[in-house]
Parts: sequence; C-alpha cells; structure tokens
Amino acid sequence: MNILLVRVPFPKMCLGFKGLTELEPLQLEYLAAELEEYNVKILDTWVDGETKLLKEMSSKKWDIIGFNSSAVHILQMHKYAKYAKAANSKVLILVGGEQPTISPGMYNIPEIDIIIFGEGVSKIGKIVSAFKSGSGFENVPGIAYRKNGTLVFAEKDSGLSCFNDYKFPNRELLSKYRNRYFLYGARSIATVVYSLGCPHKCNFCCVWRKQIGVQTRNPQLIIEELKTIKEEWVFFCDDNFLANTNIEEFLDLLEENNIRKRYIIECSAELIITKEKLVERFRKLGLSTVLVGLESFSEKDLEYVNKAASVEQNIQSLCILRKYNIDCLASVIVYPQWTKKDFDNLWQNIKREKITFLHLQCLTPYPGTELFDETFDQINSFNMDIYDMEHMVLNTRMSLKSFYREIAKIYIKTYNPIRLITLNRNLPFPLNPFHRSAYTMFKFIYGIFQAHKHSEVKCVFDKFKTIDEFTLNKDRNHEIR
Ligand code: B12
Ligand code: SF4
Repeated sequence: MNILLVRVPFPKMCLGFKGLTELEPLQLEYLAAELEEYNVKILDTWVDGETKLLKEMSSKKWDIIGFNSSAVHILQMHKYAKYAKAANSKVLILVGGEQPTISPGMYNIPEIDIIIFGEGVSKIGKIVSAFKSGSGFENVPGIAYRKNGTLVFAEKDSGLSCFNDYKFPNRELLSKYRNRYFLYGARSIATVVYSLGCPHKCNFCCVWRKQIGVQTRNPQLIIEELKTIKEEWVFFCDDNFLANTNIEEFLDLLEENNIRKRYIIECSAELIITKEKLVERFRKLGLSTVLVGLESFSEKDLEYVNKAASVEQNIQSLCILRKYNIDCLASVIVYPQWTKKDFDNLWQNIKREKITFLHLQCLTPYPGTELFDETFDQINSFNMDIYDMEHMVLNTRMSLKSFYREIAKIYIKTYNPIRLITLNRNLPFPLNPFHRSAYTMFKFIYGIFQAHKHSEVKCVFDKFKTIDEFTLNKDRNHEIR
C-alpha cells in the first residue's frame, strides 16, 4: 500500500499565520507512525509547495491520499480531491482534522471517500486494512464513508485520544525539513502534545465540541519524547497547557533528567494566576513564552464569547508573566459590533499593560461551533478561504474598510520600534531583524489594509441555507454538487 499524507496549502487570500509560523505537521507524523508497515510519505505543502503536490497526485502511485484540514483549507481540499480522483479514480481519499469533525457536511463531495471524526491514530490502521482487504468500512467506528455514492455514518467512537498508547510521531519522514520550521523568530523548533482539550467553553471554539474533557499524557512519556528531539525550542501545542493535572510531576522529571530546552505554551489567563508557582518553576526550567487568549479588556465582550476569565484576571496574568520575565503573546479578539471608540480603548489597554507581542483575531463563527449557530444570519461570507481569523466574516457596525484600517493601525502602533525600544522589554519575535518574519509582518499588515476586497468572493457554500447542511446533524445525506 502506498499512502500519501498531505498538509493542504494556505489559500491565496488567507492572511493567517502564513509566513509567521510554520510548524511540523504533527498530526500527520502521528498517523505515519501508526502506518510503519506501509510505504508512507508526508507531503508538507507549506514547505514543498503546490506544484509538488500536483505532481505526486498525477503519478498514480498512491493507493490512499489523506488530507488534514482546518476551515481555511476546505475549498483547497475539494480542489485537490477532485484533481486526485481525476488522475486516478481508484485512489481512496481521506480527510481528518477538527473542521471535518464538527462540520462534515462541508466535505460531502463525491470525491471524498472517508471523513474521520476526532482522533485518527486508532482509526487509520483499521481504514487501511479494510481498504486492502476490500471488507468495507462499516466496522471502523468514528468515521463517515461513502457507500454507493452516499455518505454513511459508522457507529460513534468513544471520542477519547489514548495518547499514552500511541507511538511517538514519526519525525524521520520530514527530517530534511526540520530546520525549516519556526514560530515567529524561534527557529529550530519541534512540536509536542502533552494534553488535549480544555475545561472551558468559549462559544467561538471548536475544541470542546470535538474533544471530551482534558486528556493528559503520562509525563514520563513527554520526557522520553523530549529526549528524542534535537531542536532547542519546543512548542507544546496543547489547547490549554496549564489545564494539565500532572505538571508538577513533569517539572520534577524535567529537572531530574536535566533536559535543557526553551518552551512555548498556550494557556488561559485564570490558570496562570491559580498556578503561579508552577509558572515560576517552569520559567527556571526553560519556559520562554506563553500564548494567552485574553480575548478582550471589556467584561461585556468576554461575556459575549463565554470566556472563563475576567478582565481583572487577564490583567493579573499579564502582571505575573512580566514578574517572571516570560514573553507573552497576547491574543485579543476584535468584535463585529466594535466602533472606533472600542479600538481606542484597546490601544489604551495595550499601552497600559505594555503589550509588545500582539495578535488580533477577528471573531470568527467556524461552522459547527456555538457561535456559528448564534450568528448564522449575520454571516456575510461563507468563503472558507478567508476563515483565518484575520478576516471579519460577520456584519460589522463600522464599514469593513474602516474596521480593517483600525486593526492595521493597532498593529502599527504596537510594533512601532521606537515604542518597543522605549519600553525596554524583550523584543518580540516578529521584529527579530535576522528573521524573515520581520518582512512577513509588514506584508501581513499591508494585507489587512486590502482584506475588505476579499469578502465579496462567492463560494460553493453560499447555497447552504441551514446550519444542518454544514454540520449534517439531521440531513446526513446532503451532498454538495
Ligand atoms: C498547534 C496549533 C496550531 C499551530 C499549527 C500546528 C500544526 N502542526 O499544524 C499554529 C500555531 C501554526 C496554528 C495556526 C493556526 N491555527 Co491552530 N491550532 C493548533 C492547536 C492548538 C493544536 C493542533 C494540533 O497540532 N493538535 C495535535 C494533533 C496531534 O492533533 P489533531 O490536530 O487533533 O489531529 C488528530 C485528528 O484531528 C486526526 N487528523 C487530523 N488530520 C488528519 C488527517 C487524516 C488523513 C486522518 C486520517 C486523521 C487526521 O488525527 C490526528 C491524530 O489523532 C489547535 C487546537 C486543536 N485542539 O485542534 C488549533 C486550531 C486547529 N487552530 C486554529 C486556527 C484558527 C488556526 C489559524 C487559522 C489561526 C490564525 N489566525 O492564523 C492558523 C491556521 C494554520 C493552519 N493549520 O492552516 C483553530 C481551527 C479552527 C477551525 N475550525 O478551523 C483551532 C481548532 C484552535 C481553536 N481553538 O479554534 N495552529
Ligand atoms: S480557553 Fe481556549 S481552548 Fe479553552 S474553550 Fe476557550 S478558546 Fe477554546
């Protein structure tokens, strides 16, 4: 069996993390580890580009092609599935990731044979065996498969990821690319999963809709995995790192084993406060940067997205990170109802809190989330190419052009080199002059000024009239033609 696993390229209009952050495709490396008895190739189009993908798919060599897809990749994914089937009608096309899990209706095209819900490691081997033997897919739980042209849902699986039983990701397949991965200015970086899931329920987030609770790996396994990693930097891609219940044990082991690396984590504000002692200790053992979803400096906004932390907790968490000299990448949401006054208020808070490393995210109703259901009639574009959280797809109170201009102005003011030098804080990664992210950052801000032009582009999902057509909750046989 020849199996090609593909990370789908970013669409042209997507502003996203493109060029600012490119990490290894960990989900595909996990799947590859499970398929070691077969001939497996991972094609990372973020590094390899589209031409190589088209060439591979034309070669007719592959029996199975598996795509990883977030929302921004859906339309691209359709295009490649069609291309692959046209080149070889016998190839089996799979798609997995958080978006297929929560809105399978958007992947219901004849060219996609199997949609994988939730974790894929326990399913991929079964799918390949069933395909090889021709026995059919009905005995593989947690998937939807095409039978006589119709999408059929197999029985549900437990929804749990048994990460303690999984093999370590196969990092060998992309070994020649490893020096190409980076997160802002942090180069030579590997990605590790410690836990999955989050205890909170923000309305815009798909994590709690696809993942049952918080599932934590055995810390001893993390240590064993870290020992196999050559990179200086490690990004823990947990949804909420401090939600882990066994961090103390992990830090003990890190110390005992004298593992010296620099770590980047993502976590929510209130856990930084309740677990301050752990943060302080982790700092001494290499914690460098924390990505915090502050989401807003207004209680009303926080309430609107059902955020667990309050404004006061957000501010306190920033204070703690400053106290231990830990870099903070503050992520703040911009809301469709905002007026110029709200942007001004945001800037006052950025100044007061001396934020140097900022990511603004437009409130985005990803299909399958609670926010999507709540705002369905206020969505002005279903063009998934712009669902990158840099584009605003909800109707805004200001004109879209002015709205984007305000976003760009905040970035320009925040990353003003004179301001950063005067603040005498660690320079944020994007401004590291020795790294191409500095150039990309300028390109990114320029892109925001142009973003209003993208909302008019039509797409295949414009003809979907109900939420169920996206999520297939009721009408599971709907097909996109
Ligand atoms: C780490 C991370 C990143 C990293 C990228 C990491 C990477 N290796 O690609 C960075 C920081 C670059 C990033 C960027 C972005 N991200 Co991000 N990211 C995550 C995070 C926190 C973890 C993903 C991860 O690596 N998990 C670990 C792996 C092992 O698990 P997994 O991805 O769930 O994969 C399993 C299954 O899904 C399945 N599977 C997946 N693919 C396939 C394919 C096949 C064939 C099969 C069989 C199975 C299968 O099997 C895997 C193993 O069990 C998720 C949150 C989450 N929990 O999903 C958000 C998340 C995926 N990101 C999100 C977003 C919005 C973005 C950005 C658009 C943000 C932005 N403004 O630019 C960009 C887009 C980048 C992109 N992917 O195109 C959203 C996606 C929303 C959506 N519905 O599309 C999420 C869900 C966060 C959230 N809370 O909403 N992200
Ligand atoms: S805190 Fe983060 S991971 Fe948890 S539900 Fe909210 S957005 Fe999702």
